[in-house]
Amino acid sequence: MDTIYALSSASGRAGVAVIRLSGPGAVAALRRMVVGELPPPREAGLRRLRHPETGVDLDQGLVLIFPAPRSFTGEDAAELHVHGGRAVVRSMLEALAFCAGLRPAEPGEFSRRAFEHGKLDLTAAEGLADLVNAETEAQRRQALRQLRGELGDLYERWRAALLRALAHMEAHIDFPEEDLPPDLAEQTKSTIGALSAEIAAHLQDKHRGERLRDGISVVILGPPNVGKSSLLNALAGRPVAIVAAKAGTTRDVIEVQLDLAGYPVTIADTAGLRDSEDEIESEGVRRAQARAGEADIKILMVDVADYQHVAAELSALADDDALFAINKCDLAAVPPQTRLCGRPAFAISARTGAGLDSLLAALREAVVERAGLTEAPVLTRQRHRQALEQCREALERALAAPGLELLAEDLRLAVRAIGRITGRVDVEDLLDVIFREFCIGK
Ligand SMILES: Nc1nc2c(ncn2[C@@H]2O[C@H](COP(=O)(O)OP(=O)(O)OP(=O)(O)O)[C@@H](O)[C@H]2O)c(=O)[nH]1
Ligand SMILES: [Mg+2]
Repeated sequence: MDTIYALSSASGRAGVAVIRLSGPGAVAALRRMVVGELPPPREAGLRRLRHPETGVDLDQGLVLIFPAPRSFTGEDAAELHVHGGRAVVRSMLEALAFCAGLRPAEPGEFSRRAFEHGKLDLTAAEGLADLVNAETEAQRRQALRQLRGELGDLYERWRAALLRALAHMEAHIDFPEEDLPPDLAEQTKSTIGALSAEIAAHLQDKHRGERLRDGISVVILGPPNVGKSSLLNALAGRPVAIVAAKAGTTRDVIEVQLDLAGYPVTIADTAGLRDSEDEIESEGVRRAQARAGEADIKILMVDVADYQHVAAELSALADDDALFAINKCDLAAVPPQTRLCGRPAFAISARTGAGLDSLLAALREAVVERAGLTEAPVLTRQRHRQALEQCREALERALAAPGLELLAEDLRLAVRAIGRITGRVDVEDLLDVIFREFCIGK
């Protein structure tokens, strides 16, 4: 097994840079580079560091050694906390390359080794990648929960229950004359039925974990010139989109990422919906409509001058995911508690900022409803969903199976499907895909 090393902190100038090593040659490499004794395991020691061949002084920094198996990867591992100057880091990495058996790590290779040595299951490894990528508070909390194993534990509990049921069935098949409880098959079926229902409920999550991970998409839609781009600019706090008195100003979809009370939100401004002769504008309208179909939440915008007459193409979009914004309320008043097409409507002025607080509060509520953290852990990837669906299909087939052998066979498939999520069974094909999501040095 090679020994790998990488800069684990971000590249670029910094106060401190952390270089990690993992593998059987880690300690020997440090013996060649550290001046004096190595510090005892898991204790930081300030040491001078030198080039292993030339003996040239490179830096002084903290040296930490984590002998196997008590390390992140489960192998002998070490960390060097050196000064974060570009030349220092470069000279350290060059020096490490001189040590026999050492090579730079591939992206995700440290985590992959941790997985291979049983330190992390696949869901925890994914949680770690999400934690490194988390941009907002809610994303951070969801990722940390997954890293700590909440999701993996749930799936392992299900897998263990299925394995128990399978063992019972196999005993029944192999030793029919033994004194097994007569209603064993019935008991097993009721266990399977209960688990299948539990998995079905877990799958009915409206994609909240995936939404939180990817960001919740909000789209602003409405007729031309009502102030959609002005609202986007007001929410972003900067002039992202062009605002003009001419109808048909916005042609393309313009996006802004916001952190809305800890939730990652992408707000998209679109072309005003109308029939247009202009080829470019019509394409803009087509894109707006496509975006309306994909968005998690829609802000339907109308002008205060004629808000009572919502155009048919807009009212067709007024489903449970929509709320209305009546803009330009600096020009005329709107009665309180107004609703349009049965949906709540917020009187705002993108120009003065009036009413934006209430609109934002409603938006926040809609976001939390769709992506807020729940007591129970939620799945966060399509991969989890697919495996759970396969597991459930196998369980339903098992329940309908005409004989015990067939029941056992489907149960075996269900166990496998769920085992793939945590990485308990044949996942070689998945590993490259999963760990390539990581950055180098993680
Ligand atoms: N009085 C008033 N004018 C506004 C308000 N919001 C926007 N406007 C004006 O309305 C005009 C159109 O604004 P935009 O934000 O470009 O409207 P839009 O909906 O993006 O228009 P299209 O991109 O053409 O569909 C501009 O002249 C804005 O200055 C508002 O709250 N009050
Ligand atoms: Mg616009």
